[in-house]
Amino acid sequence: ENNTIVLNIGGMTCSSCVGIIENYVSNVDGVIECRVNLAMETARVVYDPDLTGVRDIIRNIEDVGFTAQIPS
Ligand code: 9UX
Repeated sequence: ENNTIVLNIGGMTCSSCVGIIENYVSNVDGVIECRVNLAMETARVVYDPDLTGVRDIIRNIEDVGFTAQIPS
């Protein structure tokens, strides 16, 4: 069973940022799908919780230079 998380993303200033995050995070082990919404500044990530988790996903987004937070 997959899980879905929506994260708040910081640091996106142009539409290419969307592709950077989507391409990188989509290729992380256990990530099924990553879709980023530039206007909303969110990322919706579907993942297999047996293979990865929210902390890993946040770290991967930070690795490519953005911030990611669980919405409060
Ligand atoms: Mo656009 Mo985003 O020049 O990291 S790709 S700012």
